[in-house]
Amino acid sequence: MNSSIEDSYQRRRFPTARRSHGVLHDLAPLKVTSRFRRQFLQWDQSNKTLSSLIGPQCLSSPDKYLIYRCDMTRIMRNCGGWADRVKGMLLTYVMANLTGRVFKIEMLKPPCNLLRYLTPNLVNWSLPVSSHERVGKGKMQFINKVDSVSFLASIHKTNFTEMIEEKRAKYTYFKANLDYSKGLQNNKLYSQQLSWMADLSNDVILSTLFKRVFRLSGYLEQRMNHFMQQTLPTARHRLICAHVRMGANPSIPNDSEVRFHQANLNVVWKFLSEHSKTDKDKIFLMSDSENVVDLGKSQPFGHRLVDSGGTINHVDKSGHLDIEERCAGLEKVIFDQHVLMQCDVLLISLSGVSRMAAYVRGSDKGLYCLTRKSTIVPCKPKNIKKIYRIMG
Ligand SMILES: Nc1nc2c(ncn2[C@@H]2O[C@H](COP(=O)(O)OP(=O)(O)O)[C@@H](O)[C@H]2O)c(=O)[nH]1
Ligand SMILES: [Mg+2]
Repeated sequence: MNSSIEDSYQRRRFPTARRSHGVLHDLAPLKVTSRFRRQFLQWDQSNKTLSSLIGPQCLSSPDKYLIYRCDMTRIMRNCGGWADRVKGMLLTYVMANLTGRVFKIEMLKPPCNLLRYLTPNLVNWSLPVSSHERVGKGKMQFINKVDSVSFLASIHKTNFTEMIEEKRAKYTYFKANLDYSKGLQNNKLYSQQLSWMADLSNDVILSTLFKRVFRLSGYLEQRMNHFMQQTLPTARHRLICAHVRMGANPSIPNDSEVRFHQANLNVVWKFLSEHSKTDKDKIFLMSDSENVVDLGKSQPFGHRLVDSGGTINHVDKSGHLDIEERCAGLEKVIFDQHVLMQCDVLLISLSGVSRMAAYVRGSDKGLYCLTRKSTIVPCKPKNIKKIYRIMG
């Protein structure tokens, strides 16, 4: 076994050092009663039994790499948004485990240091220095499976070693963006290695992998604590949240499609109004549209809205903006997604961003879906994909 991975695994299991700047030690006693907030603060504790079944990574090829990569080059630049990328990264992690390669993540588009926002949890995916400025020929290969329906459909019978070792490259760069849980579960070649996921629904598989691979960086953890203490100063405060993904709108003009029409926002306002009963119920409205947030502020419950600040843009379609703004956009979507994971009531949209938040939040309680027909229905994490009829 690779010693750095083993070290990091051990360190995470006894995380006193890591926590010295984290949530557990440097805060005034937290007045937390919300199970969602408590669960969030115990990031390493939930799904623990499950997570331990995955075990430390065993590297049969410690000098070979499987690297999730997104960069500015023609071949590697189409990666999808933040949620797409996360799904690709989680599959890369599983594939690295199954093929005994070292797992790394290189996110060079937008050119921001991902480690500033997220850090490795039980798996050391950080790659401070890029092995290759460009992915091309030589001792490397790249495999692009973004939006590949045939790849998704063949996961259940894919021999990943054969697929990756075809060119015997030391470095394999990879990207993908869908939810491959079902195919992995059904892959008989790996039934032993993947036995931990055999009886799980896709939401639990993805949230287990997400918590294993990522946690908020010290910087964002501090920001989160501050935000939560300001927002929920007493045990009686609650957080009522909605994600409204509009699709193409003035904040994200080049998004591919309109997903929700402004004329239908009343259904969201009614929902937020009904679920926020007193001024102790704070409302967190996450949207890809600045306009929606402004409209929310002018509603009767507007004074209950809390804002995390920052700037809205699409992480995969913001090349026209300067780097600082693009990185601020990445920070915002990651931060706000982690707020959603802690809401007492959560309304999600047709979006991988809030879908993943609902998975990690991990409860049917207080979860609602804003459907394609602009209605709002109670939903469960395990049914979300069916409700929206999606592959990711
Ligand atoms: N700040 C912010 N950005 C968002 C929001 N919703 C979507 N985005 C942006 O749009 C991208 C969409 O990501 P993607 O993985 O394609 O998810 P989906 O298209 O919503 O299913 C994200 O990476 C963000 O850059 C939002 O509510 N707030
Ligand atoms: Mg998208």
